[in-house]
Amino acid sequence: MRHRQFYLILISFIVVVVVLNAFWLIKFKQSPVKGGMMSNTNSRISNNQEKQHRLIVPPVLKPDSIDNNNIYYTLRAQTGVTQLLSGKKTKTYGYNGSFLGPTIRVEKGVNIYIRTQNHLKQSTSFHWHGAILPSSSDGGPHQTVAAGQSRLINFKVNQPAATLWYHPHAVGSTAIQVYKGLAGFLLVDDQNSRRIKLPKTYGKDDFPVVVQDRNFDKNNQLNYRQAASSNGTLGDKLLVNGTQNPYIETTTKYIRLRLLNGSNARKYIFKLNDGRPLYQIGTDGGFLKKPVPEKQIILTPGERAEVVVDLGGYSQGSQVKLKSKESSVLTMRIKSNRGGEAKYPID
Ligand SMILES: [Cu+2]
Repeated sequence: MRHRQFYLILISFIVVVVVLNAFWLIKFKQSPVKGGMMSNTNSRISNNQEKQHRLIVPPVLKPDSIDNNNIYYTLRAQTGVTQLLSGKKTKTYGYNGSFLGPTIRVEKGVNIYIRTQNHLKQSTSFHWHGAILPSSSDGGPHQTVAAGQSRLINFKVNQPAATLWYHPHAVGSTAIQVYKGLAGFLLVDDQNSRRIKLPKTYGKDDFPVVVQDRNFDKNNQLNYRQAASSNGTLGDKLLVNGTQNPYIETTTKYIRLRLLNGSNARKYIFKLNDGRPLYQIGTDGGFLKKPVPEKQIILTPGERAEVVVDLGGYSQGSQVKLKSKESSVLTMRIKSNRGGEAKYPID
C-alpha cells in the first residue's frame, strides 16, 4: 500500500513536470522577445507598418552660465509620461524632460560643470560614455546620486571631436533606467570638426540618431521586468530618438547621421534599402582619416558610428531608407538634394 502511494505521487509529479515543460517550450518558441541566445540579432521588430512620424530631434542643452572657459549646465533625471505609441501614453524617465535627454554640445578645451540632480525615487548615476575624464567624474556603478540629491561634476573636455553619450550606470539599475528612457547625446566639437567640409547644421543636415528596441505591454507601458531576459532584453518595437517609424525631409545633397545603438542588447546591421553605400566618417573615438564606403555597419549596444549619406543620385520626391535587416530605421524623404558639401580627407 505504501509503495502504491509512493508510485502514484511519483507519477503525478512526473506528469506535472512534463506538462509544465511542454507549456514553457511552446511559449518559448512562440515568443519573439525571449527567443534565447540567437534572438539578439534575429528576433523581429514589428512596427514597420506604423504611420511615419517626423523624427524628434533632441534640443541642445543651454548652459546656465558661461564664465571665460567654464561652462555650467544642469541635468535633471526625472519621471514623466510620453506619447511614444498611439493610444495610451507611457510612463517614462528622461533628463530635463519626460523621455531621453537634451544634446550636450561642448568644445574641446572647455571646462564643464554639470549640476546633476536626481528627481527619481531611486538612486542613479550620470555616466559619460566615451568621454576621456577623471574617474571621479565618470558616474560609474559606485558613484551614485541618491534619490532627491544632487552632485556637481566637473571635467575638462580633452579629446578630439566625437559623438559620445550619457546614461545612468548605477549598479543593478542601469538596464532598467536606460530602458525607461535615460540617455542623451554628448557631442564634442573641435577645430577640425568646425573646419571640415561636412554637413554640420544640427537637425537640418546633421542628425543624432539613437536607436532603441522596446517591448510595450498591452497598456503601452515599458514593463522591464516582464521583458527582461538573461540573454539580453529585446523589444519588438523600434524607437529612434523616441520616434516610432521616423522620417526626415532632406534639403541638401549630403546628410550626416550620428548613429548610436542605445538598446539594451540588440545588435543592428545598418544599410540603405537600395544597397548604395553609407560613407562612414567616424567611430566611437571620432573622425576617421578618410570616409570609408560600407555596404553595412554593425553596431552593438553603446557603440556609435557617424555616416554620410550621399543623396545626389536620387530624384527629388523619392525616398531612401536606412534599415537594419528588414526593419525600417529612418526614412529620408528627398525634398531637394542640391547644395551642401562633403569633402575629405581632413588636411
Ligand atoms: Cu555606457
